[in-house]
Amino acid sequence: MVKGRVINLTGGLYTVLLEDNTTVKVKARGKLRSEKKYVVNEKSLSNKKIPQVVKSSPKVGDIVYIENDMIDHYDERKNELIRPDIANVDQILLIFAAKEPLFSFYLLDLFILNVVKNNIYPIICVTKIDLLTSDELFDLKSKLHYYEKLGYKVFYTSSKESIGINEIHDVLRNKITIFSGQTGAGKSSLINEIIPGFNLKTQEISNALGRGKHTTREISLYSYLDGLIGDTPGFSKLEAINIKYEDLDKLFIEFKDYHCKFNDCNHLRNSKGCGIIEALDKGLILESRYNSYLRLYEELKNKR
Ligand SMILES: Nc1nc2c(ncn2[C@@H]2O[C@H](COP(=O)(O)OP(=O)(O)OP(=O)(O)O)[C@@H](O)[C@H]2O)c(=O)[nH]1
Ligand SMILES: [Mg+2]
Ligand SMILES: [Zn+2]
Repeated sequence: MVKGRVINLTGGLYTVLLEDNTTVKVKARGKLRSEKKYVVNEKSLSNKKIPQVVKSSPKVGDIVYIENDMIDHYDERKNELIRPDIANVDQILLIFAAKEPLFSFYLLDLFILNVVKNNIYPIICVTKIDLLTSDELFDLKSKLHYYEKLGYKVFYTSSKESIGINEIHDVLRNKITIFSGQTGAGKSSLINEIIPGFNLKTQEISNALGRGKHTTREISLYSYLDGLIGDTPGFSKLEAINIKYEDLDKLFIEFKDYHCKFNDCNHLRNSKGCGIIEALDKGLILESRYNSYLRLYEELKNKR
């Protein structure tokens, strides 16, 4: 039995990186397609395990065992994302363009939420800073300082002008890092800058953003600095996946610092005596951050 890690999956064919640094392309055994498993119920934030029939074919990131040219089984996953569909991730680099596509604090908060929910560490990377004037960049940096205070690292890069690339290197060492973000944000361009000699396909973003024009079509992991870098297809739409609106406030990690004294408070604008609203009024919570909370709260509540 040979052990390796899935670094690409295309049309049912797995590329597996073996321990001797060679790769093989194999299929998975039929029995891996669906089986009864004990999984953590994603809908609740508790860690209660419930039996559920799940599609359990291996995915990118899995540690797999190959026998007779077939993947026989794989190790239990440390974590698992749905979008992008990948397992065993150490950290996620959230790639947001400073411009083109337009920077959105709502999208940033939504994305952070989906990552934090999976207990994965978010790192924010603002790309294409060459497209901003120095005033615009200063303004963006001062707003994003809020996120640094929350403990999330923020990087500023330009692949076009090779700015901020060295700082990213230190973050990648020895880790499995996924590059994720909106289509056209510059994920593949950034990887091309980071890994010497790389030439992943990149493409001008069209005005058709939102109609699903993705340049990168599948997830691939690339070896670099004793770790792996994952390029992923961008998304054009993102939803809060499997979050109950009652649990939303726990995922806005700073809210717990402002001790809302009511147990069942939803921290809506008209909540009298609410600690979150008080903090907001004092300017301790970023206005756009609270607005993201409110918008998501309504969306999740209406979805029920
Ligand atoms: N001005 C400027 N343009 C950039 C920069 N990085 C990327 N671009 C451009 O942005 C466009 C999209 O870049 P990609 O790297 O293909 O974006 P992506 O995030 O991989 O897109 P998908 O694969 O569709 O998810 C291309 O036209 C790039 O040349 C940058 O730092 N500055
Ligand atoms: Mg790409
Ligand atoms: Zn409250």
